[in-house]
Amino acid sequence: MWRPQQPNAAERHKQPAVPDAASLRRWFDAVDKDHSGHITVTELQAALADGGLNFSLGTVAAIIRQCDRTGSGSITFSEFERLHVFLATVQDAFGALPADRQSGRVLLDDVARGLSSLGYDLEPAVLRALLARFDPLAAGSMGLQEFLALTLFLRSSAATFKAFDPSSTGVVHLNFHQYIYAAVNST
Ligand SMILES: [Ca+2]
Repeated sequence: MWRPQQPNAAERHKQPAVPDAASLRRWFDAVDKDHSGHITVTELQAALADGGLNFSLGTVAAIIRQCDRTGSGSITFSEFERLHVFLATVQDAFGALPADRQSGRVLLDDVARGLSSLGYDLEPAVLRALLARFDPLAAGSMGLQEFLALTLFLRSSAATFKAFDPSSTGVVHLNFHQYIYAAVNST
């Protein structure tokens, strides 16, 4: 869960997509443990782990790249709203899916519907390969952690594709070097 310092259960249902500046500042300060003004990869990894989301440093760095306008590799307060909105959007999309009551996990068919609601309509064979890649234990279901990694991959891929296709033709031609560049920026 991405809800640092959630006030109380009664307020949870009316959590706005973009909280007020004071709440954002409190959350930022809670994650920025050394009060440097920058949320680093290790600080964000620890904050996500506190919420039960365990990601490798590589995945956390990819989350930061989604929101890091300046390319500094860390998140300043001015970039924090993007980070919050990204995490909250993914979490809300996952929360809208029917989950197993005990495990909180969502079946892959329902994950596919969730991706569609986020705007990703993929060909069936591509979708199967994608879901298999982010369900490495072949459980047939995903938790929020896997769903977030999957969504991150799709967002990164879409951004990298667009960089090679600035006029949105829908097709790119890559040499090997460009392919490696695209692949490494999508994971
Ligand atoms: Ca810091």
